[in-house]
Amino acid sequence: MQERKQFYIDGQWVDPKDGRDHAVINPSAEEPCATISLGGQADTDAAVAAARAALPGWMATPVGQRIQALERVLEVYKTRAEDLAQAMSLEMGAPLDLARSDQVGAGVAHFKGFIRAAKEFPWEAPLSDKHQDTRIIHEAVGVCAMITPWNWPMNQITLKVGAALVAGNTMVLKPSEESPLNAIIFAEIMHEAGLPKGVFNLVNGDGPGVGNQLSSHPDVDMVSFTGSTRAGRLISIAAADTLKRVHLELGGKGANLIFADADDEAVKRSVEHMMENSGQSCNAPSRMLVESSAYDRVVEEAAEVAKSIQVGPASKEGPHIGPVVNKVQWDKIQDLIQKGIDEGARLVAGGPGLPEGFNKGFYVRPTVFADVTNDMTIAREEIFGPVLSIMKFETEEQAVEIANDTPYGLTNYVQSQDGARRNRLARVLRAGMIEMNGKSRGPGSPFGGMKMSGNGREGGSWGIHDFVEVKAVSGWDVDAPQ
Ligand code: TXE
Repeated sequence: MQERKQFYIDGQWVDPKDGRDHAVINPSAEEPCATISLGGQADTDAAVAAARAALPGWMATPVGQRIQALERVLEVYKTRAEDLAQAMSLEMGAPLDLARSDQVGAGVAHFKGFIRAAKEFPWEAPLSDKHQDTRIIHEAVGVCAMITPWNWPMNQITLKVGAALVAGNTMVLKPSEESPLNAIIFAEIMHEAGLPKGVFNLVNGDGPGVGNQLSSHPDVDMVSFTGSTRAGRLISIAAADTLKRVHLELGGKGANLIFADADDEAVKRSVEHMMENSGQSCNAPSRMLVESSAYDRVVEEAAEVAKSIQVGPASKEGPHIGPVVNKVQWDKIQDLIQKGIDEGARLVAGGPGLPEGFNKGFYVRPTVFADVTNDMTIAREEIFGPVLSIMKFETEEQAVEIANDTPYGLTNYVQSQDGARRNRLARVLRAGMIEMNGKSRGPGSPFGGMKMSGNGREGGSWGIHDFVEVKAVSGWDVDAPQ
């Protein structure tokens, strides 16, 4: 059992001033795997003060040097890849293969994206050729609080830290209390990369404690949050008094429109995407909308694919899915599966209870419901487990209506070989991202949502935009030293 109670503040590891012990539970074994400390106001204040003190120096550091700092972080990050993967696998249940490839890999991709984007970013430029003496300057927002979840922990941390760092901000990270170990390793990486003290700080804590203290803190200029819509709302309320900038990346209920002319891999790809990370992704394609002429065939295939997905402990190598993160999530998912049954959806794969062969661990059976209607609870609430809902549509217009009839707007999907239809749909589906035919977005694409899925965008130059203030200067002397 590891004991990792210290916080990283002002360039050093320090004992909590106001902490209480918290057990981190390994969801594969349902056993404690580490003890951390949840901080309090005095710890939050110390971290914010360190970030505030470091701000003038880091803001004044030329952007080229800030980019070099991120390049050093990336180099050290790569040397700790296996440690990060093992930590995430242990504490949040990502199978090792997924932890190594996608969970850790996301950080490498994001850092490279920010390094590339920062080199091209218009940090300072004239308004236009005609208005050379009006200068647009982008500068740091200031002290940024980052509150992150447990489902793709390193993805979310690196998306925020990379952008904030090159933009000249200083920061306090509060990772999820469910997955603090990878964040502690990340702080070690930041230390080894040799950042000036106070630029990056880490305080562990829970939502009502450190999370709330950072959100309401008068000396924090911005909160960047990824997590539930519930917590996003509380953070916005806590931040309102100080009118700080609030960036929110929240839940989703992605519609996946499958037309009769979809390619042969579309159903398999869609079900596997839904089940990846045990369904714990905000952009999971959780509502499968199927054209009526293909409906029976697609339901049968989706059920077969789900039944073929293996479930196993996170420490095992191979392509299986792991447990969900904790008992609260397991109970929530079980409750929603039961609601699906009670409200009349047709269970075609999986179902309630532990998968066969398990008597502990937070494992969920890959589950598929057919004949779902969009007013059922399983079609409206984010389940955040390996549970797929299949619905039928008759026309393209009806598919759009169902897809958009949700409080969320993060990611929608289209599977069709008709290019004109795909382009048409991309314009009318209300979501921050539309993923068609399984094609991945180009590097540096903006990630984020509309409606109750939040605001702002992360990644590449869009992510940098979220972490800068824009200053319009008139009377700029174009002949003076620049
Ligand atoms: O998230 P929370 P939970 C969704 C998903 C999941 C549900 C609940 O549907 O089933 O949320 O998960 C911090 N002030 N997503 O309860 O509570 C908390 O400490 C400040 C979608 O685990 O949102 C942690 O660091 N901070 C999502 C972070 O918020 C607060 C990822 C996330 O925890 C706070 C995770 C408060 N009042 C869950 N309350 C996505 N968008 O990918 C909590 N926190």
